[in-house]
Amino acid sequence: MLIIGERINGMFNDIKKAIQEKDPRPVQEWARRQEEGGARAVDLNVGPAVPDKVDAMKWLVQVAQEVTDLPLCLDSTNYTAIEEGLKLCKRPAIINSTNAEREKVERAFPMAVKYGARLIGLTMDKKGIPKDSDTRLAFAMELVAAADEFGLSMEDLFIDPLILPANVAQDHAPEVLKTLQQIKMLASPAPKTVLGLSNVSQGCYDRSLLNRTFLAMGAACGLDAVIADANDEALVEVSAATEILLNQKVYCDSYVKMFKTQ
Ligand code: THG
Repeated sequence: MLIIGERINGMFNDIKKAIQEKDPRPVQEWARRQEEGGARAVDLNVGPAVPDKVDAMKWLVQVAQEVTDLPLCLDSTNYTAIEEGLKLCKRPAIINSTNAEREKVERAFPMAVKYGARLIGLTMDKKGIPKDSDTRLAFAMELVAAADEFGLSMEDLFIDPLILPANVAQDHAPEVLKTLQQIKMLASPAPKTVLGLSNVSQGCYDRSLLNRTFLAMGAACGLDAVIADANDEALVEVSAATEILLNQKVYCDSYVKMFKTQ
């Protein structure tokens, strides 16, 4: 399971403040901490409260790269911000994200190919997130077709069936699991899958329990990556255990340590 650290996001007050004051320390501390925790990519999201998203994304890319060699996952709805960020990335990045709207697809897929980036595609359009797995899967099929059309290799496409908080949209969780299973049948080789895992527990009690339980359930359905709290030790341990129990990594007694250091 690829863990993409979620913490460098302007929705957190320390990061918002760091962006506003151009103080690199909180960003760099979280980049390091997430890598130590087990993250193997780092999400960068300037958040809602920043007026100049292009400038903020460029700054996040630069300061993060000073302390980590991990791939950066540029998380924005502003494609100018993403492209300006990509220009500064020293290593192949991840574009987060496009949805299945044609206008977005036509911008995001060629950009991924041009910059050698992986791309996250959301199973939604401008009407929002569908409730049932069949509609999610139809959007996933459109994203797979777009990868063929624009020449993005299937292994570089991550499809995100979009999980919502269990306290307000409980009926979505099993639909997301069903979608994960079916995405793997859309193409050969299959596209990869990803979730913004912490969404499932927003506003809920025992967040870590819900997050790691859904991680294990998702893993069994073919989930390849999560944008998640890489400093939740129990969650990282479950990620390591799923790789053993799905026979993705060879068992050794120190499998948790291996997961965190490999
Ligand atoms: N899919 C994709 N990208 C995404 C998401 C997704 N990016 C953003 C988000 N969803 C994933 N990242 C987070 C980061 C933090 C939280 C949830 C998802 C979170 N934040 C606390 C909260 O809202 O309670 C903030 C607490 C605080 O302010 O301190 O839970 O689904 N492709």
